Amino acid sequence: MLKLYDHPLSPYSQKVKIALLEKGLECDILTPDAFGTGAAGGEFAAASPRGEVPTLIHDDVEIFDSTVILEYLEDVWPQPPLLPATPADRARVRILEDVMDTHYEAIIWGLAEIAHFGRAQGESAAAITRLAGEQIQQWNRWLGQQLGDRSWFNGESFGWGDLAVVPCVLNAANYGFAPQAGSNLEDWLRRAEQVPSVAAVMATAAENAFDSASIGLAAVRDALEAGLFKREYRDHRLEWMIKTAGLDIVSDGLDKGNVRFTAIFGD
Ligand SMILES: N[C@@H](CCC(=O)N[C@@H](CS)C(=O)NCC(=O)O)C(=O)O
Repeated sequence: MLKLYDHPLSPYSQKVKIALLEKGLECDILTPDAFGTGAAGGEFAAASPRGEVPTLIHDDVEIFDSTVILEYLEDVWPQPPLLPATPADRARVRILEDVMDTHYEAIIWGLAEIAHFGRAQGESAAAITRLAGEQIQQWNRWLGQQLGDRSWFNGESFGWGDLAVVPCVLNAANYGFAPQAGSNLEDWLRRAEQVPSVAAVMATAAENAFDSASIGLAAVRDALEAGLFKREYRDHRLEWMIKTAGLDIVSDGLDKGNVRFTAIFGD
């Protein structure tokens, strides 16, 4: 049996859920209790020592990290293949995935820290949001160059390269930073969002969007102020916040105890 610990708004989880649908795999999808508080426990915490979604449990196999999960799905259920056929194309889409996971996703996450978690206000929030938008436009130009005249990032058909890119580009568009009108990336996005697996996963995300979620925006901010959320500032996200005029946000979060770093694994 397959079980996925997920959050509908996580681009990493969205990648994995698109892959599960593409492979026609049935999977129980659960959001961990106390997710985002830094205090999640039980089966999820045992399987995911970083306390991160997505985390996959397949019988007695426990896997965290979306890339490792995608590789496991491809190893165990090779049909239909999601990676392209040639080593060169496989390397190309793995680079795309790494860039999306480490550079682009950090920007989406940073926008959520500002827009939903209220980490900055007024002029400071506007400046960080403007910088984020400029960065997204630059990454979108790079993505357009990588796509070139292909129909799909993966090659001739939708696959790993596309499911790695589409969650971040769509999330950025939802923050008002869509691909440039008339660009090859915009054309690709229109095609990609009609792929049934993508449409289904992004519809679930829309149902759970911060502004339509049962917990309202004010409640999210109050919970953050009270230290009930401890948002994970790991690796590329920490770098992004510091280089995008957010050093004060990091130190304020450390003072208030609503920012966390990864614990060392083990008891
Ligand atoms: N490298 C990991 C990153 C996963 C990750 O950062 N997930 C976020 C959600 S988007 C998370 O679970 N954060 C934990 C938290 O905020 O407490 C992957 O590819 O799965």
